[in-house]
Amino acid sequence: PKSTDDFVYTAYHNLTEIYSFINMLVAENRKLVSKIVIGRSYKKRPLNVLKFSTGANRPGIWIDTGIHSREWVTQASGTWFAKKIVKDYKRDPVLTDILNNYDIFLEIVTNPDGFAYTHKKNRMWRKTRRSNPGSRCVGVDPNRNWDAGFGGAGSSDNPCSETYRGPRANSESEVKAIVDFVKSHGKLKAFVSIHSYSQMLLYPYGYTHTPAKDNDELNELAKKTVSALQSLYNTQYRFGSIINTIYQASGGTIDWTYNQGIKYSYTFELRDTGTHGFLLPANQIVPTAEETWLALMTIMEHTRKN
Ligand code: ING
Ligand code: ZN
Repeated sequence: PKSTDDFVYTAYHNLTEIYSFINMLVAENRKLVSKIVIGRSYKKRPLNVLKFSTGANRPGIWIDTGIHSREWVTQASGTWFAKKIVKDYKRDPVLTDILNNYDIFLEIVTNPDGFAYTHKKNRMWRKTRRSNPGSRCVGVDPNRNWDAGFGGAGSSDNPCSETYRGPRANSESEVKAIVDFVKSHGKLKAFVSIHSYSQMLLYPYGYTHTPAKDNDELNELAKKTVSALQSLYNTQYRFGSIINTIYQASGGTIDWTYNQGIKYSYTFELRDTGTHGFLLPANQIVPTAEETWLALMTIMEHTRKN
């Protein structure tokens, strides 16, 4: 494609295609969009973040997709969200109001080494591609590597496990780059980390049964958010804390961001509930992205008003 208008949103794309999409989107929308390289992956690929901004010194909203490489509908949806933001700015009054007060940061390919590997060698690869000293098994689970209950139940110390936590918190450069970004930004107000599959909207905690201090508000907003999502195609989501809704998991992204003071920390598990799982047919990409966008707008609008 020569522009993001003829990019095919109804198909899955590889890393090169998504990186070129990012560059095209920036080139086409210089006033609104820029690309920040927050770090490099284990294999030295750039960790690209799109910044949507209409003014200086704004608080921010973070969205990431693809931290688990095989969850292809998430990177595909992230690409669609990016285009949706540039199309709707100055057209949709709610998004325009959000962007007149907040910057939006979007990391579409949060685990580029894993993503490249899902295209070239193993479609079901989840982890990073770090080589683990002393083991033949490769990779760390980037959603068990954060410094929140790190090493606890719901993570593994076995490098061959799909939930291997890594040698220490933030050992993965893909994780550390976000940690550094969050800390240096200092005023992110919402943090949404997008996975698939299961159709769930989750909030902290995953490592402990102790409810988050904002549990009631997070639950109320989750309820409203899944109802907005359902309004489009009647897709039904469950919602609740990670530990009560999916399973115990320690070292997860949003437990760390929540403990950093980012109140609106959520994780989505997008379509479906297991019929296709990670291999969601491409004809479901756009419907999934559309319904999820309604959910993201609900969270962003609430953030804007609070
Ligand atoms: N599920 C998540 C996982 O990493 C999760 C569930 C979400 C755990 C948020 C911890 C925090 O296991 C998938 N599909 O990856
Ligand atoms: Zn995942």
